[in-house]
Order: sequence, then C-alpha cells, then structure tokens
Amino acid sequence: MSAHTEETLVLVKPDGVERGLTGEILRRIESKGYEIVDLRMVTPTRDLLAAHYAEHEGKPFFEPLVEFMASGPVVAVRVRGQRVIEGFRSLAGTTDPTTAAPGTIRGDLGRDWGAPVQRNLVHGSDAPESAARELGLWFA
Ligand code: IDP
Ligand code: MG
Repeated sequence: MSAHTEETLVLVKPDGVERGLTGEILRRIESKGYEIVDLRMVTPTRDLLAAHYAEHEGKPFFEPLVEFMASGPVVAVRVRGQRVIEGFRSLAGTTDPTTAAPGTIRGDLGRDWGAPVQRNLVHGSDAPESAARELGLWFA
C-alpha cells in the first residue's frame, strides 16, 4: 500500500437500492479502478444514522434525512484506492442531484424525487478522519 492509498465509506442510499442502481454504482467504482474490500446490506437504525450524520444535527434537513435513510436497506461499501476519498466524491458529483454534473453518479442517475437535494443516491466520506470514523460505525 502506497502512502496515498486510502479507504472510504460509500453508501448506496435507500433510493439507489430501491431503484435497482446498486450494480451500476458499484460498476462505476470498479471501472475507475478502486477496490471493493467489504460490503454489507443493512437497514440502519436511527442511532447509527444520528452518529453518522452528527455534523448535521440541528439543521432543518436532519430529521427528514434520518427518516429517509432509515426507510429501507442501504448498501455499505468499504472502498480502497489511491486518493479514493476525494476520488469517489468526484465520481459522485455535487450534493444536489438536479445540478450535479453529467458524468457523475448523482448527475447521471439522480433527480429531484421527493424533497429537494435529499435523494442523491450515494454517500462518500469527505476526509480521512471522517472515513475512519464512518467505517468504524458501519463495519463495527
Ligand atoms: P454530501 O452527501 O454531498 O457530503 P452533505 O452536505 O454532507 O452532502 O449532506 C448530507 C446529506 O444530507 C446529503 O447527501 C443529502 O442527502 C442531504 N442534504 C444536504 N443538504 C440538504 C438540503 O438542503 N435539503 C435536503 N437534504 C439535504
Ligand atoms: Mg457529507
């Protein structure tokens, strides 16, 4: 493992699983050359989601976000690669799927179903510290 090899947490959110896009999302990760090293499907508890999204507690979208994320199965993926944390964020595209760039997961496959911004198909850790923390929560 080189000094720049990292691991990140990717979640296929309930909208992605329900729409049958898990395979397409994993395909994009693998096609980029990243390695899937662990994977599990789980319907997350509120406690897990509150810990995962702790940085957003108190924001107006927090409660609806937790409710949405607990609404069905999520696929949690441990992904490894050179600079994969920022690399996956780039594959995912910006947060709002309506305006995310074409070519990205959110830009190509996401849309304004239900609440604006919320259903954007995937989560990706945003820094080495959050990746370590989130991987510990989902792959305890
Ligand atoms: P990110 O997933 O691109 O890192 P964050 O700002 O960390 O975006 O927000 C976490 C998640 O909360 C988003 O992926 C999205 O599902 C939801 N979210 C963020 N901002 C809004 C909003 O303004 N309205 C509704 N949901 C939001
Ligand atoms: Mg985030």
